[in-house]
Parts: sequence; structure tokens; C-alpha cells
Amino acid sequence: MYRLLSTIVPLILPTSVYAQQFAAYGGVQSPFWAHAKGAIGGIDLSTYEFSGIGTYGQVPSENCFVKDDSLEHRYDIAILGAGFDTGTTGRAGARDGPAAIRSASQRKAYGYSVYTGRDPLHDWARVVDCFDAPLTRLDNRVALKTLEQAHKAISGRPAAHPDESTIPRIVTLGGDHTTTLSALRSTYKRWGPVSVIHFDSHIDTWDPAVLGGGISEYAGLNHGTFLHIAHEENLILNTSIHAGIRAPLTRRKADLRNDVRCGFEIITARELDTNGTAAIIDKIRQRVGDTNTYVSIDIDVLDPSYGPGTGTPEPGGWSTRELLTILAGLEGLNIIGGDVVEVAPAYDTNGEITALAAVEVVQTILELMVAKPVKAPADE
Ligand SMILES: [Mn+2]
Repeated sequence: MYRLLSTIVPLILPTSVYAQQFAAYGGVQSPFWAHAKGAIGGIDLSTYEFSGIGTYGQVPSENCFVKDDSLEHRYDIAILGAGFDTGTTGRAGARDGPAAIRSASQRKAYGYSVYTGRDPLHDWARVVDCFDAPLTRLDNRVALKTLEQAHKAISGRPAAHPDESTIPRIVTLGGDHTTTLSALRSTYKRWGPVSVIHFDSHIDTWDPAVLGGGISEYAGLNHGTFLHIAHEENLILNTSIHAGIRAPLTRRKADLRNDVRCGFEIITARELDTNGTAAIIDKIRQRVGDTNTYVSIDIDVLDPSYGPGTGTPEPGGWSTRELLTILAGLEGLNIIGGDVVEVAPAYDTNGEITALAAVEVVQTILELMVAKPVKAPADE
């Protein structure tokens, strides 16, 4: 009897919800209110939206932390949660950012952009969610090392479509901004030094000597110093740029001198008022050129009216639309990795303003990655 059942059951049950729905609609995506043709009783229980396990945008989940090179478990772009917030100088809470972003992303399960006609979750790239790196909350150095290992494991698997893009690219959901250092350390191993496009209200190149280092060497590694450290470790190119800066400096001139030394140019928040989004897009594109580029978005680049759910909010920032317009303007650049950090849902509204904005930012990064596949350096 068992043998009979095991033969018949696979023939009856749908093998792939996605495959069935896409086939039923001739490749057109099926929204949750449209049932697949021929469903028994007119109700299609295989409708997946809102009923899955809560991955980002309902993409497939993968255990990316084990070695598995088999074809069906390969991917081109991976979502990774980094719930680390013990490197913040402001309000804690970004450890819950990944869950909040995933929760707010459920309506992204299907849908083409009205601006680009693209759905980055169902384009040529296989996008998966690796869930969260297992980070201890009790030791920052161990947590950041674990995160770096997680990045290396994810980017070490062969890409699903190597003819397009050779190394799996990662979009990290933070987590406070210190998590970007682990990503850059891993990125260096795969791609060599990269330009950083850094959207933030703060410069984050503070010298550990003036931010935390006076307390202890351990305290000197935090979400305000990680870009200084990335420069010291030669992880980044001197063609990097900040956008949206407005938070006060701790040293009137020395901070700016140090920022230039770390490889950065500054676009202040108010430059948008005088020059508009097009000029800001031009400035960023000219700065990074055709270098391999990591794009990091601290959600506090938004004005607190658009992104209140964050640890160190700074009034006077950009709107969500302005940020998305500028990000979309980066299409064609060699984006090899990216993140959205500092989403702290405890300070968000019950309308999830900040988390929803973060989701749109993630979608835009994914669009940039899909629009421009990137080949690894020849010696890799
Ligand atoms: Mn930051």
C-alpha cells in the first residue's frame, strides 16, 4: 500500500506552485486574487502569497550556510539578515530590522515596476532568502566575524547563471551600520577593493580615536567608525561618496580632512534643494565610474517624517521618493553588493512607514543588480 501511495501521490500533488502558476498564466504573474485556471472547486489552495514562511517577497528560502553546490540550490542574488545592534551610539533596536523588513515585503511577491517594467524577484536571476546569520548579542567582535563568515559562505557558492553574473551578490538587511564592515571584508575577498556609495545622514568615517576609542579599543569599532576602519584595511577605493549628509561633525575641520583621506566626497542633504535629483545622480555616477561598487543605505538618510524607525534620526533629510529616484538613477553601475541598515521597528509607526520604505530600497537595489550583471575579476 505504501509503495502504491508513494507512486501516485507525487503525480497528484503540484510539484512547484510557482511553475504551475507561471505556466497557467503563460509566464504572466498571477496575483493572489486570481486563481489558476482549472483549480478544483474554483479555489486554488496553491496560491502562495501571504501564506508562505515569510521570506523576503516570498522568494525561496535556502540554507546558504552549508556547502551545497548542487544545481537546484544555486542562486544569483541572496537576501541576508544581520540582526546586530550593539555597535550603535544611539537608540538600540536594529536587531529587529530584518524581521520588520521581511514582514513589510510580503506584497512584493509579484509585480512589475511601473517605472522600469521589471520584477527583480522573477527576472533572469534566482533570488533567495538565506534568513539571518546566527549572531551573538553578547560579543561584537565574534558577531561581526560570524557575519563575515556568513557572507563568505553565501558568496562562495557557484552562481545559478554564471554566464550572466559569476559570483552570487548579497543584499543585507541590517542591523546597525557596523554590519557593513563584515560585508566589505567579505566583498574584498571576492571582488577586490570597491567604491562605496553611502547614503546616510552621518559620515561614519569617524576616527576610532575620537569615537569610542577613548573608552577602549573594543568600543572604537562601532557604527560611526566602520568606514574609517574599512579604509584602514584597504577594503575600499578612494572613489567613494556619501549622499544625504547633515548630522553634525565632532571636529569642525579634522573630521572632513579624515573623510577625504578615507576616500570620500560629500553630497549634503540640502544639495537636493539647489541642484535636484538629476545633478546628484550625475555626481555619484561620475565619482564611482565603472569601478565595482557597494551601495549602502542607512535608512536615517530619510527625514524622520519618512523614516522614524531608526536609532539616530536626523531631521532635515530626503523623502522616500527622492531617495528612490536617486537610487534608480544608478542603473548601469557595477553594483556588486548592498545593504539597508539601521531599521529599528520599535520606533516605527504602526503603519510601518520605515519598514515599507526599506522594502522599496531593497527592491531598487535588486533592480540595479538585475539590470547590470557583473563578472568577477579575471583572477578569481
Ligand atoms: Mn550610518
